[in-house]
Amino acid sequence: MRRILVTGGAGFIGSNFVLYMRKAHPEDRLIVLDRLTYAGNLANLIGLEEGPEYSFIRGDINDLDLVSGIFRKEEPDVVVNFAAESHVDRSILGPGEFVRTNINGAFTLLEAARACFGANPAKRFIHVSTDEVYGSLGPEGAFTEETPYSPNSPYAASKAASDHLVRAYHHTYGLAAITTNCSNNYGPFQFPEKLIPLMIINALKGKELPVYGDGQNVRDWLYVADHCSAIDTVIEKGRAGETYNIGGRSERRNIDIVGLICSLIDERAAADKKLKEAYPFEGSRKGLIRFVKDRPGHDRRYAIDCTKMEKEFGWTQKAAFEEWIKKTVDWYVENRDWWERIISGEYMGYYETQYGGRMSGRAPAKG
Ligand code: NAD
Ligand code: TDX
Repeated sequence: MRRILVTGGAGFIGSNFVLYMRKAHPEDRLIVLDRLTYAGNLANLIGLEEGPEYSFIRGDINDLDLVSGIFRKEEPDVVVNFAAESHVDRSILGPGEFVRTNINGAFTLLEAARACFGANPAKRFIHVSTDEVYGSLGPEGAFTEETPYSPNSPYAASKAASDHLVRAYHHTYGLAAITTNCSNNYGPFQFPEKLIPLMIINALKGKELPVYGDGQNVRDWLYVADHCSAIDTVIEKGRAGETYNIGGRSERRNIDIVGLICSLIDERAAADKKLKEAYPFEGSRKGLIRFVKDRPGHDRRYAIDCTKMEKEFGWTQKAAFEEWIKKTVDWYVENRDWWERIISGEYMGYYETQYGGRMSGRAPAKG
C-alpha cells in the first residue's frame, strides 16, 4: 500500500486523478489537500468516503505548519502537486494569487518534502506543470523536454518558476522530484471558465460564444483520463530529476473546436425533446460565435512532442479527440446540476469582468 498526497485534488485534473487512482490502485491511501478556492469543488469527489483509503484535508499549500504536519502524520510515499491557480485570463486580471500559490505554495511543499523525504529515492515528488512554460510555437514543430523556457503570461511565468524550484531541489538536495509538462486537458469536472466547458454551457443556453482574436490559435488537446494514466506511469516508472512532456497529439484550432461543439449540441437537442424544451433554440448555434478582443499576449500555438513518454514507458493516449469531445459534451449535458450550481455563484462576477466589455465582437462570415 502506498500513501499518496494529492494537492489540488478537488480541482479538475486533481479530482479526475483521485477517481482514476481509486479504481486503478484501490489499495493505495489517497490524502487530498485542497484549499477549495473558487476552482475546488467537493462535488467532484462525491462517493469517496473518509477512511483508511481516503482522507480530505481543507488547507493551503502555503501553510508550512499544516503541510509539515501532514507529512509527519501521513508519511506519504508520493506527493502529486496539482494545486495551482490555473486560468490564464485570471492571471492577466490579477497575477498576485498566481505568484502566491504557484510559486510560494510550491516552495512550501518542497520545503516540507525536503525535511521529510530528504534524498530518499523511494519518496517521490511529482510536480504537475504545463506546456505554456515553453512559450508559443510557429506553424511547425512541437515542444520537447529540451525546449528552452519562454513563458508569456503571468500564469505561465509562475508555473515556470515552480518548475525551476523543483529542478533545483533535486539537484541541490537530492529530492526525488519529477516535473510533467502537459498540454490542454478536457473532460468532466472542468471549471466553466475554460474554453471547452464555457462553449458547451453557453451554446446550450443560447448565449454568445466569445472566440478570442481570429480563432486560429491552436492547442493540443489531451483527454483528462489519458493525463491521469500518464501521471500514474510517471509515479511508477519515471526517473528522478527528469521532466516528461505529456500531450494529446490532437492539435485543433479554437474556431474548429467551437464549431464542433455547436454541431454536437444542435444534434443532441434535435434528438432529445426534453433538452430542446429546456434550452429552446432555433437554427444553428454556430450563429452565436463572436470574434472578440484578443487575450493580451495570447500564445498562438502549443504542441507537445511526447516521444519520451512513448519510447521510455510505452505510454500512449487512448482517447480519440472527436469521440471524447462528444462524450465530454454529453457529460455536461447530463450533469447540469454540477455546473448550474457553479455558474449561479461567484463565477458570474468573473464572467462580467472578463466578457462584459468584449461582446460587441463580429460574427464569422457565412459559409
Ligand atoms: P483547477 O483550477 O481546476 O484546480 C486547482 C485546484 O487547486 C483547486 O481545487 C483549488 O482549490 C486548488 N488550490 C488552489 N490554490 C490552492 C492552495 N493555495 N492550496 C491548496 N489548494 C489550492 O486546475 P486544473 O485545471 O485541475 O490544473 C491542475 C494542475 O495542472 C495545475 O497545476 C495546472 O497548472 C496544471 N495544468 C492544467 C492544464 C489544464 O488544461 N487544465 C494543463 C496543463 C497543466
Ligand atoms: O472565452 C474564451 N475564448 C477563447 O477564444 C476562452 C476562455 C478561451 N479562448 C481561447 C484561448 C486559448 O487559445 O481558447 C484557448 C484555450 O483557452 P483556455 O481554456 O483558457 O486554456 P489555455 O489558455 O490554453 O490554458 C490551458 O492549458 C494549459 C489551461 O487553462 C492551463 O491551466 C494549462 O496550463
